[in-house]
Amino acid sequence: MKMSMGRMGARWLGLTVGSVALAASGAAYAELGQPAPWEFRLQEAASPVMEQITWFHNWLLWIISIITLFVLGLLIAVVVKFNARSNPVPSRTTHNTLIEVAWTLIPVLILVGIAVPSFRLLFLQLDIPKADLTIKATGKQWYWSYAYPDNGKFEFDSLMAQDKQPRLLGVDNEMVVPINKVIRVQTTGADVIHSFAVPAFGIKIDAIPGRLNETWFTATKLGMFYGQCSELCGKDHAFMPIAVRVVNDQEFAAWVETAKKKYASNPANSFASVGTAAQ
Ligand SMILES: [Cu+2]
Repeated sequence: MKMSMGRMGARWLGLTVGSVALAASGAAYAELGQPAPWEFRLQEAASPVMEQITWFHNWLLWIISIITLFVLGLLIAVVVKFNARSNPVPSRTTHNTLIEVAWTLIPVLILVGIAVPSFRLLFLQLDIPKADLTIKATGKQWYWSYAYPDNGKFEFDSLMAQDKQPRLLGVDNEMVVPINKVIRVQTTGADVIHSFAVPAFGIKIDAIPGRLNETWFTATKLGMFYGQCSELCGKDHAFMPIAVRVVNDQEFAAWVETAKKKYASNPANSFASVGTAAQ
């Protein structure tokens, strides 16, 4: 199969432009709160932090695509225009002030254009606003326990439910949060290091024994949101999903009342037991 350089370049260009356009276009294949078949984009955002992460991801994708296409264009120009046959007498030019200033200045400007939103995002993630609700998530081999110290101090275990959908993500007892409230998530590990991650909220934080880490999110959409332990923690690492149900204020208040009764008899339901809970 013979293909001219120009045509091959055009093909690659088409392919790259196509991929970038597809990746940057709307919500193709995205499903709220959980992965979808053939999904290659980030999950649909359901918190301000995740919206910023998605924006930053797309911003970087545009920058890197333009740079790659530009370098590809330069390489093609060199190959086509300056090979020994089409350019038998090479130029002896060694300096060009304009180009030298440009190839120093433009990369600096690109890096500034990356650094500014990058730091803005970092501060948004790490500067935890005043919380409306605190939830403590304890990673255990191999499930999560959620404690609600603000709402009558109850704690319950959340284990993967084999019969629930989506497969490997459904749990028996979901973590429940109210919509549009600042939720502070504190994490710790009872045995080994786990990691609490929910893609749609843009959170991922290690749960380390003997240490209390914290992060935050504000859920801006109602529904179910799934995540997984994201630190290799042993044989059932893949089977300790995180399921968060976002409800409105009234539903949350009602759930708290039921939860207090439902989990009152939970043997693991003692704040002192965190870290020594039975496996
Ligand atoms: Cu784990």
